[in-house]
Amino acid sequence: MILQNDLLLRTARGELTERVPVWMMRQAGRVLAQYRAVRERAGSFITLAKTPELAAEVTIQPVDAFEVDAAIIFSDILVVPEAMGLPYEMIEARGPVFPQTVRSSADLSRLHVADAETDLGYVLDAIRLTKRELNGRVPLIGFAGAPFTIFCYMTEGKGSKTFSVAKKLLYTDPHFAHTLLRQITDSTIAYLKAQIRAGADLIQLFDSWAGILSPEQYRTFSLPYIKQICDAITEVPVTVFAKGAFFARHEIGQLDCQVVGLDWNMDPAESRTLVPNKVLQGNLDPCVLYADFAQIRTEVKQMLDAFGHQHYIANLGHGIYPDTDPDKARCFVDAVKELSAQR
Ligand code: 1CP
Repeated sequence: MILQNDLLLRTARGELTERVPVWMMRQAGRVLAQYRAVRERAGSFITLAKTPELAAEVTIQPVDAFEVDAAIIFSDILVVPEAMGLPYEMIEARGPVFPQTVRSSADLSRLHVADAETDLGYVLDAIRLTKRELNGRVPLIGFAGAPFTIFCYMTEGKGSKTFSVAKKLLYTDPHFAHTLLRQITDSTIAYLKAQIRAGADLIQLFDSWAGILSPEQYRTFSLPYIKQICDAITEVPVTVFAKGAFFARHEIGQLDCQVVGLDWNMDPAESRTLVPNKVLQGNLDPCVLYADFAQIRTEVKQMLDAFGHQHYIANLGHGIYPDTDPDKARCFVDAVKELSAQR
């Protein structure tokens, strides 16, 4: 299948392009009324994610509504722990919860390395169906959580500001931590390779909780596992987004990935110096989308001026917030396209 719009892929591969590609983290779901209607029909997030026809439908909604340069498959990073034997529940207005957790080597006997085709076949079906329905309009991004972020949820059992249960284990039982991280890494590599076989054109790793670690802990408990994944995925470009890990930008830049994602705490010029040979992605504060249309355009212009118009993918610095006005999201996308087009 030939892509009609392969701007994101050309940019990710390091080519010079006619304008800056743009998409938004968490663009599927959340802000669109069309999404909420499908979500209602499904009854629950998990049913929606496990019904390929519905997952494909909501994956494509932001491509229609915002005309972004990529779709990202509708799923969640927590499907990997479930596939390893640790199911999650999605509690309304609270988020994900794991009724059981793993906190010691003895608990590991409940887990297995996920088999992507059998344990995550519904995501692969959703990818195949989405690719068919997209019919080459834009590339499809596959994704997974980085092993440390998945470790956080599997040990803590729910979201947390500090993830102190998860972090405590790094100090009290590093052997257990590394064993679990290895199992997550093996599961994730198999899962991402299956996503690519099913049709994913680019892969993004979300290390959403990178910022809670010290630089040394990050080097010990997160980076080596991300490196294993980057080394294993050779088929398509890989983006590493480590939220809050400003201190690790140089080391992330040394990985065999093509794109480095940045949050809004990370200065564009400083990031270019620290990560000289990669494509950068980011990093508008999602709260900018609460400003008026004129101010959004001004902020986008500043961001484009700071990153430059090449080797750059415009995005938010983290997921779009659920109460964002879709017209403001559209304004962000339009502003990137207009202001970055070569004259
Ligand atoms: O664009 C998209 O929205 C595509 C699908 C997508 C993605 C890429 C979802 C659907 N989740 C994710 C990634 C994800 N999930 C991350 C990494 C990105 C990030 O940092 O935001 C993380 C940390 C999660 C875990 C998760 N799932 C949370 C956060 C919990 C916490 O620690 O506070 C929550 C609230 C969810 C639920 C969820 N995932 C996705 C949706 C649409 C929802 C809402 C559930 C619902 O509709 O009931």
